[in-house]
Amino acid sequence: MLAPAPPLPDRLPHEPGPEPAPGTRVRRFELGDDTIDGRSMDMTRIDEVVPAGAEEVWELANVHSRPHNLHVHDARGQVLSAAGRPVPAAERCWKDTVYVPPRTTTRVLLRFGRHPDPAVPYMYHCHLLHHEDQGMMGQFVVVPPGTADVPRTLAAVVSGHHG
Ligand SMILES: [Cu+2]
Repeated sequence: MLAPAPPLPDRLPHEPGPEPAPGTRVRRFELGDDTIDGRSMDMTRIDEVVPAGAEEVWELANVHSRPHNLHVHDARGQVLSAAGRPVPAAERCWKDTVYVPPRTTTRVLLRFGRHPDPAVPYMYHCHLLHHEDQGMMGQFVVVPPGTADVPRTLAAVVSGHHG
């Protein structure tokens, strides 16, 4: 037998949308046909290195006539601007994937996970299945903040990708 539901609170919690702090790192990516920055997925290549717990702005420039929908593992994001128009903080929410219409640029504030693992990469990729199947995907490792000289190639293909 189900108990009666408790009354709803008068106000629901709402975390206002974050603004990028001064000096926040900005990375720009060009989304092409089935490529990111003109490249296809290579499981032996580390494309980006991200400090654990970082907040970064990723600028996603769709330079193609295809729509794309970027998904970044180990991160959640809020869209700061879409097609050149700012999104007010009150209208933002945390997202898993970010839609980037053809020939537009979307800026997203990403908040990454806190646990470093320099050995096993995470992925970022277009979530349109056909595009990701064509290799529209890159890899990044999450490192302890302040880490320098991270190898950009994996000697052997690792078996345990973060999913
Ligand atoms: Cu796509």
